[in-house]
Amino acid sequence: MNKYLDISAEVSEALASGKPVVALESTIISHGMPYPKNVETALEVEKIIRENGAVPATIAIIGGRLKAGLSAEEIEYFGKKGAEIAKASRRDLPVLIARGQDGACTVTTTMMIAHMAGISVFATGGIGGVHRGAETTMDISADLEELGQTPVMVICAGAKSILDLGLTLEYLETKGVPVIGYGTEELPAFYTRKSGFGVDYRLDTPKELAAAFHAKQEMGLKGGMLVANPIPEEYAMDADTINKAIDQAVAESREQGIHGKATTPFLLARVKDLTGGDSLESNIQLVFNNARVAAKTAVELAGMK
Ligand code: PSU
Ligand code: MN
Repeated sequence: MNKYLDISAEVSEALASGKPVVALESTIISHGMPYPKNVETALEVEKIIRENGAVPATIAIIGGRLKAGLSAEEIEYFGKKGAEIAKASRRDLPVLIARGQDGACTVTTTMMIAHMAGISVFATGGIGGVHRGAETTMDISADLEELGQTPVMVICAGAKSILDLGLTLEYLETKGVPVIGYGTEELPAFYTRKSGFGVDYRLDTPKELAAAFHAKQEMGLKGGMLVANPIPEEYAMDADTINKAIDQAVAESREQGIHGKATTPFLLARVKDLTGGDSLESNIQLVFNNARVAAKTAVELAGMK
């Protein structure tokens, strides 16, 4: 086992006995939602995962230790500190760990630590991708590289159109990452169920998701699988409203010269401000929805081992 990794007693016991476990990220807590909604949501997500038969493992870096499985107090700490906690992607790990610092894990580092711990299923809200204008900025999220190399199934609600969704799909194709629509042929765009882009495959049940991942693992193929689960209809937002807010946020980020790791948090925060509280509620509900599918899929996968 990795000498920098601490697995909580509950997660460790579950893994040892082959029980289903679902990984959760901590950037969504520290950087994705305001306090105290972020903490309430993170705790509720864990509850939903338990109700659906799996053990939750929220993933973060605390005092230079990689953690799989946080206590309620640790989740509160990440929520309260918010953006004071460094957003940790792959390139941040060496220095954060050597200095004994805290880090909020993105999709990238959550996949890495989940894999180190032996966890195969991960639920979140949205992933990073190829940014609009990437043909000149080269701003492409490390999340896509991680999906190309680390064997974890990521269940999200698609990607926000703060990104160039077409280029994001092209990049995933190049990296050999299957993009699965859960009950849909179309890539959902996070706040809305539709994007105009098709997925690679439509699968309709947790059992089918588990079977595809299991086959990939048994063949020894590297890399993950991306499952895009559309936001429930009743919480979906009006496409025009959200797209206007996104266009404005992208324009402002260009005017202000925002770049690097600040881009995604800037865009997410601006979209949230421009759409008021509506987008926050939608965001919370789609994460709950992904947690349910992830737990059920982890249960199926545990039965296949
Ligand atoms: N997109 C969202 N919500 C999020 C993120 C992305 O809709 O919370 C977060 C995730 O943690 C994701 C990270 O892994 O931002 C990607 O950041 P970047 O684009 O800098 O790689
Ligand atoms: Mn980036």
